Amino acid sequence: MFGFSDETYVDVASGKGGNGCVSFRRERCVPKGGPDGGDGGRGGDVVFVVKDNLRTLSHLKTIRSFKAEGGQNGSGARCYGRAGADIEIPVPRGTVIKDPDTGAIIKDLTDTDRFVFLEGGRGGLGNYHFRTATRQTPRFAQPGEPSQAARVGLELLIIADIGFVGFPNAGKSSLINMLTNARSEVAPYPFTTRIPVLGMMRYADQDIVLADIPGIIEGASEGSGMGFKFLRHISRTRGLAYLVDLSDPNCLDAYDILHKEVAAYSEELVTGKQECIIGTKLDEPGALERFELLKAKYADKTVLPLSIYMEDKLLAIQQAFMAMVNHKPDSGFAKPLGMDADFADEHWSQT
Ligand SMILES: Nc1nc2c(ncn2[C@@H]2O[C@H](COP(=O)(O)OP(=O)(O)OP(=O)(O)O)[C@@H](O)[C@H]2O)c(=O)[nH]1
Ligand SMILES: [Mg+2]
Repeated sequence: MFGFSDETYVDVASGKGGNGCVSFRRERCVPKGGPDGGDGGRGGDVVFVVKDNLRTLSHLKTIRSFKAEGGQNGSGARCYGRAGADIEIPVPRGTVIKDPDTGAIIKDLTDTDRFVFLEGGRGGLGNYHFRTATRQTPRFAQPGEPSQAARVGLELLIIADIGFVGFPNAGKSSLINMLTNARSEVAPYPFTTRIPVLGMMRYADQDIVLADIPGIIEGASEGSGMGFKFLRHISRTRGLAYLVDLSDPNCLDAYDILHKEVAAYSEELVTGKQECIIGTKLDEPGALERFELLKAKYADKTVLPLSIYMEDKLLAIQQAFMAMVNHKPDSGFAKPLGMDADFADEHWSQT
């Protein structure tokens, strides 16, 4: 999508098994020594290995073909053939292996470090194995199993911690530029950002990844605007930050509309995710009043103000992001027994 380098394909082949050997023992003083053909070695596997130092699939755009070594054939004197070496394909964490034709997911490598995709062929048995009392000179052996080849699609879902959701022009790119090393294009017209941009934010010795994505508009789920295919990039984030432009008189409805569009893409994006709402462009006329209304409307949520001209607002936003990322879903919130309710509300919070 839009030339974003997160999808590719590779051609892989496992190693062929080595053939079993037909051989008979021939030694001085041992006439007709019987069959002694050894087994072929097994072929190498095709293995995907997750490397945490990789962030993209670009290294797989130049080398696309990966073939494991074949097993060697067996030989006389019951010698086994050597097994073929496996081929390892390095991929970044979060890569998903797919069927290139149907798009069906074969394996998700998010929680796996190693995945054997194709096993090498087994080596064939040498003729030693086929000797019987009535067939003392088996002149045949088993061939090794053939190699298997396949084309596989690879897709990398960006793994960001916090994703920005907002209408076009809401100020998403401005925020990622202020908080991180990213340089996302900022311009006073909609759809400036056309591909997702990631940035690393450092706060109190912890690095978290923020994702700026293109703006979404009402009806995106039906394909309006740029659609919302790119929402898949934020499907694995810990939390979403909804950016609401306070200079827009209709900004009080923005969160509901965005939330509905995001839910239409995937329920997973709205259930069980941490959320906060950021009112942007606080410096604009009327923005302060709208911010107060927004805060009152979503009293049960974290609602924070922002303006690119007020750097003092950034700290609260950074802290909210850290709280979202460090939130433990199963840690259960229990006030210590006997704590006075008012005291608890004041001093005991979930974060
Ligand atoms: N006055 C004011 N203008 C802002 C503020 N934040 C952003 N802008 C302006 O709003 C416009 C849009 O900002 P962007 O950061 O590009 O918005 P975006 O949400 O990334 O927009 P798209 O990528 O098009 O979806 C730019 O002209 C910014 O200069 C703010 O706090 N105050
Ligand atoms: Mg932008």
